[in-house]
Amino acid sequence: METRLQLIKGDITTLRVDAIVNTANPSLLGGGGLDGAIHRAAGPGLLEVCRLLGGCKTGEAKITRGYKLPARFVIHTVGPVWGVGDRQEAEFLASCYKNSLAQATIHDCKTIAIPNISTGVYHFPKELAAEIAIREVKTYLAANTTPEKVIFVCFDDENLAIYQKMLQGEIK
Ligand code: AR6
Repeated sequence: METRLQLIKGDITTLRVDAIVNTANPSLLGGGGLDGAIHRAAGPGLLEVCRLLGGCKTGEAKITRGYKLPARFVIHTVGPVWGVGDRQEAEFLASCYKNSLAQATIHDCKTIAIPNISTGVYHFPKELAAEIAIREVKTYLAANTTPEKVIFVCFDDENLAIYQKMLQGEIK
């Protein structure tokens, strides 16, 4: 199972994989951070189709094509904003990973690249977010044959160091 996990540092918009995950907001109409980078790289076709999706609730995930991206699909998920007071942030973040992976399975994506959801503008604590991400991905892979490979993509050094420590001995 362990060889199905990979960890890299880099820009997720450049990856030629079956699906990348976008850290969107409930409107699904673009934003800053990674969301902005994905929309810029995908071109206007992505926004056009996102307008038809009717938004997305926190913890859920919706899929589109990748348009000009090297990735075939974009799975848009909405992470929780840390500290808004509902105390369900951890459950919502776990749902983001589960529902994104389920979309990958439904669309027969063999490789999926996932960023550090909610750890930017949404301020989810990075250690806790990584714990949840790794736990959910491992649980999902143990129960499903597709996707075959999950690539954790870290953009900042702090997240990379956290993932390296938590995945020590388990990644190739
Ligand atoms: N490739 C991989 N990871 C990236 C990239 C990239 N090109 N760019 C940033 N990251 P954020 P959130 C990392 O703020 O916290 C948007 O405005 C970044 O280092 O993009 O889920 C949406 O519209 C961080 O670790 O997403 C929402 O309103 C992680 O991606 C809101 O931000 C997430 O950072 C979502 O906030």
